[in-house]
Amino acid sequence: MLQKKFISVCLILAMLIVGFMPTTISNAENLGTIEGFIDGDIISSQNVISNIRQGFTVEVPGTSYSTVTDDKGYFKLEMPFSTIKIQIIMKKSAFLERECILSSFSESVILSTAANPIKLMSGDMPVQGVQDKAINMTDILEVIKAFNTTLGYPTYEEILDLNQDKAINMEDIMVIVNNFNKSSLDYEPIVPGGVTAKPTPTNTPQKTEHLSQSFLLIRPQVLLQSILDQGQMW
Ligand SMILES: [Ca+2]
Ligand SMILES: [Ca+2]
Repeated sequence: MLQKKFISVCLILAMLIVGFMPTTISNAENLGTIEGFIDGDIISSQNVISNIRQGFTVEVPGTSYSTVTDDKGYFKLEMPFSTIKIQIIMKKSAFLERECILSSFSESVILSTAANPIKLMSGDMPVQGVQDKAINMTDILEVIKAFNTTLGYPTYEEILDLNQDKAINMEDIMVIVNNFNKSSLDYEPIVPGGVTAKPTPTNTPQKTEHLSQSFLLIRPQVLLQSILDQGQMW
């Protein structure tokens, strides 16, 4: 009786081992890589470029596949091949989130190169921890809260110092102004292979163009008034 039980247990164990082995090998064979480089669109001094390039999160929503860029902006995501489309999200605090859609993932892919990185627009500030995937007056007002402060000042916040020159001033406001009225939907599709389609005027929605022009017309007055409104803070 005991011998029969022992044989049964051995058989079950053998079946489990045999059953698992092909799966494990199959998974290892089916892993591919998605790699590339990401950079911010901020023009800043050479010594803070690595700060800007590092810390972009690259993730596939709904899965545990996620990685972060190093100080060169490089990322490498390893995940199983897939025949269905894959959404890849790239994000970082104070930058406008960007997505890349792969129609399928049947072989490893290089999305961008060091010479031609994927650029994320800066200026989508976290407001109470939330970025709304749009760059507008709310983001300017967020920076103005710490306007005219420098590193060491009680209200200075590093996240609001967009060009990372240890001072929050009009240069940081202008970073946002340059991307004003942009949303995550305004990014051009990412073409794997290090080439990002360049924006063309004909692709720009009429509404966005109109609002951008309106903003540029009223910008000095709006900014001046906003700064004056916040004057009591500094
Ligand atoms: Ca925003
Ligand atoms: Ca600054």
